[in-house]
Amino acid sequence: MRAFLPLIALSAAFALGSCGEPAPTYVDQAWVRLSPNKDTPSAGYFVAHGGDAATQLRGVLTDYALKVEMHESVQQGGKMSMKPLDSVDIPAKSTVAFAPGGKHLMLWGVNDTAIGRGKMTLTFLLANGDRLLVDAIIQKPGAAAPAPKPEDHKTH
Ligand SMILES: [Cu+2]
Repeated sequence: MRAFLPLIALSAAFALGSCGEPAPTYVDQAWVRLSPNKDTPSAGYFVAHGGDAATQLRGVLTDYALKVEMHESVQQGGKMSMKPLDSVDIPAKSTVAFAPGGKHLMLWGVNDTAIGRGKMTLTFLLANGDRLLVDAIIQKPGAAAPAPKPEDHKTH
């Protein structure tokens, strides 16, 4: 019987996203722009799509960097600076973008294996207990956001 348990867990996970069930919060369009210098952090961006219920993003983890923080760029007296964010609200049925010039991730020590592969998995921790695993495309220093792929245009 033991061998059947993972299968049951898997079908339960699929059932959560099916029609008629509440739409979950999800994340897509994740990408990382590498820092030109290994000693300074790289930046990460993505779009969070609120589901039927409001939640919060509580943090981002990855096995492919030493440390990840959520930050917000703020203009103070004509100068740009940034402050760390502990959590970010994701209201129901809304879009929250982490984009250049605004909210962003800072990633210290992005792993060479991930860089060679051109992508890294990020785990987004939500206040509702969901953990979202999303592949972020790794872009060279100074590169723009990758062009959205057709599979990025998901709807609920
Ligand atoms: Cu920052």
